[in-house]
Amino acid sequence: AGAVYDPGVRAGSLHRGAAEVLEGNWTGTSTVPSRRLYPHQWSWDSAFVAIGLRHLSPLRAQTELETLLDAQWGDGRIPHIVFNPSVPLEAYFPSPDFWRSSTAGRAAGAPRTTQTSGIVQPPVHALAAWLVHRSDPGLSRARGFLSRVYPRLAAWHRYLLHRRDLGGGGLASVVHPWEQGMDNSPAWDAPLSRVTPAPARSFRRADLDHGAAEDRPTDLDYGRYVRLAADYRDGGYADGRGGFAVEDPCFNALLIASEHALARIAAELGATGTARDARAERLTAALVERLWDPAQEMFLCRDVIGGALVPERGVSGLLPLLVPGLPREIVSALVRTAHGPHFGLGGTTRLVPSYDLLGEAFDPHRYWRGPAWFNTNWMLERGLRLHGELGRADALRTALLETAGASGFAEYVDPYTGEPCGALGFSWTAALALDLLH
Ligand code: 9WN
Repeated sequence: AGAVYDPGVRAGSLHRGAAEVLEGNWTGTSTVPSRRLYPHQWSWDSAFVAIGLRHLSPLRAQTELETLLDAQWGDGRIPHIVFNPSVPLEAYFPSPDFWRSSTAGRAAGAPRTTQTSGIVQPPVHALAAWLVHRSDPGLSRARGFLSRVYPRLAAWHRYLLHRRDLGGGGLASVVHPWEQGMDNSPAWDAPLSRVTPAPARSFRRADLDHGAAEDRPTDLDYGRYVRLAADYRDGGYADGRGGFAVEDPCFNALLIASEHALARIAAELGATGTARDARAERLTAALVERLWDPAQEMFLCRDVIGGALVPERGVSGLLPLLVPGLPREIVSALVRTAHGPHFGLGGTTRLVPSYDLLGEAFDPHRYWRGPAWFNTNWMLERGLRLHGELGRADALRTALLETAGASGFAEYVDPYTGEPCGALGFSWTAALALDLLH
């Protein structure tokens, strides 16, 4: 692995530690994000896990993605949670009896026996499938891995591009903060304020049994999450204008990166990927046209119902750096913003925070309102490297590896000190550290 994270002894024990986390969280067919806090399969977690797992076992990495895809709905959506039937209902909220996927989701083609949620998460899957294939093309071909996953991934993207273009400008919208994956980001505060919270006594938060209340979203946020999800369910999970619709930069950037990956997969299967690459380029143009803010030098979220950009700087707005065809001046601006006073890379912070250090809502410990997460840092590292910012990418890789190991593979950390927050032994932290070691 050449220049990667030295000295070798520390790299060796980091590798061992990360492998142990993934071993401990493996259920036999997929990986839980955390044994206690998140005891089921999560969609984007599994994609990140597969990206790391491919260095330990390409077969398990393929299985991880195939298990998730087995729970895909007939309309193409990949649910954000696939429930493990042997885990007690009380272990996680909202549980299968809240989502009622097999009945409420029938018109949308939810699986009959497997229980899932009815919302989605960011489309990292095609990118993950391509990277998993590349780690062992012989095994992948022998098992027909790509030919089995390709039609499912294509249906997934079709769902997002057709059913979820709620803004009409060519981008996919999320209809719930859990879909975007950064649950209580300050970018949601204004669009969420229109939603009437469900009464606090109408549900019981299992997350507070395992996570510190001051590190987790508030009860008021939860009331709104519950209302939005219940309304979506009660409408049979049909897509249209509900109470919340946002175009998010990270979600759409991952869709673009995954479209490019699908083009590579199509080519590997002997088809032509040019139509997909062309679509990825159109999506890139729509991303820039609809979400780029030249004054803030970053991408912002668009509130589709209110109709305006949300003036909050979240890490999501830096992550389109992942997109290959981004205009050069936008790349330079994003690199400046990540390394400037709002995100502090190379200066005050160790890892990129989830939210603006100078923002009014900044809190270094509260979930997606400031702490640094390892998946966002991995995406940023990849984007820096892709655009030739090798010195900065190397620095971020070293910081990520050091912090992952020192924090016990924490779910997230204080962006200044690296102090661990949330669950320890968190799967994507271990998986993405492993990926950067290779
Ligand atoms: C709701 C599993 C998931 C991640 C999300 C993260 C958190 C769930 C929760 O955990 O969300 O989906 O209960 O807080 O915000 O990104 O996929 O790790």
